[in-house]
Amino acid sequence: MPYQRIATEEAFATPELFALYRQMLTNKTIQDPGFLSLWGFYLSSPSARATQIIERLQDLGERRIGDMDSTSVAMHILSLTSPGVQVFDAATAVAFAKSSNDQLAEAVRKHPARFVGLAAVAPQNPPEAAKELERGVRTLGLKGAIINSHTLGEYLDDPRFWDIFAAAEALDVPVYLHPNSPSAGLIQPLLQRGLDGAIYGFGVDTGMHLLSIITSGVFDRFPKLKVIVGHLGEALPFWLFRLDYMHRATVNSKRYAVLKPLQRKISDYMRENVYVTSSGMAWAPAIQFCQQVLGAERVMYAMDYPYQFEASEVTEMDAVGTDLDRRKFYEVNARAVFKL
Ligand code: 1DF
Ligand code: MN
Repeated sequence: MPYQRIATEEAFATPELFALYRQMLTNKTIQDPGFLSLWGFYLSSPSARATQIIERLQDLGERRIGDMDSTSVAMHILSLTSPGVQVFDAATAVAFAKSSNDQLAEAVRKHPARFVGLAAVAPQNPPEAAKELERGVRTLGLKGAIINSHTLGEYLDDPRFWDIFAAAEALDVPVYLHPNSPSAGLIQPLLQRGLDGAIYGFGVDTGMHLLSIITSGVFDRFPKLKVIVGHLGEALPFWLFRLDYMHRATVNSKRYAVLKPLQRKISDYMRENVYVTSSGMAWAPAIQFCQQVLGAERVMYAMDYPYQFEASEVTEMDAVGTDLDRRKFYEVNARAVFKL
């Protein structure tokens, strides 16, 4: 093969994370409806989907590497599965982020040719999150941060979280904005219809989150910040024309105090600060559309293992673009963004 496949949104979990999730579900110490829907399912369903995903998530060794080999995936960029530590109280979240990053770094040390890690951080405590990102990168050799969309309903457009962006920009590492179930304020109509999960609700929440990060002026404040978004940008690339038009029209008419003028167009931030990955979207026409509107340097491969572990999808994506586009998509862009 003229390239290696580097898969950029690949999930793992620690046994301690699941133990605490189970305890929270049993003791009913969490009310977040998105968490109850997602982890209530995976941690109690006898279905083959749930049981094999729970097993595979916890393997950072031979089984995972066997699965990678069977689908010709060279490397996993690993991140703690959603919502990670973002449903815990601040102190627990800070401690859990540290211990899961230590475990992740240990797995990377054992398999340096196959695994790369992103640091879990606790947005519940932004200064500690910034410190943990720095420790993750400088001491543990991790290559960026994973943030699973909202933290119990709080979104990163709020400046109280911006210590995290400042740290990522200063360290020159990307923040992967991964989906979470929609927040309590957003979820009800989706949940009632069984559409709150990866089928659509994840994208509604995370696409809105990315858009709000842009409109809040994060990239004017942190012009070198890099944000990676899965699922082909959670649909925002398809919306670019309308987003630019309506943002301009809304700002100019001064309809909302909160919607301020920006230095650049929304589409400019998408092309200059954002990278998208193909997680869950193994569909050549949609991938090529993103390459066309964002640039072939902005689109990277992801499988979303183990949630979407399908050998046939890898072959489908081999149909993407030219040889050069494919090399960028599978390998070159990831090496540049994660500095591999
Ligand atoms: C699912 C999908 C779950 C993705 C995930 O993490 C996840 C799912 C809890 O299918 O329930 O990361 N995904 O990114 O599409
Ligand atoms: Mn995912």
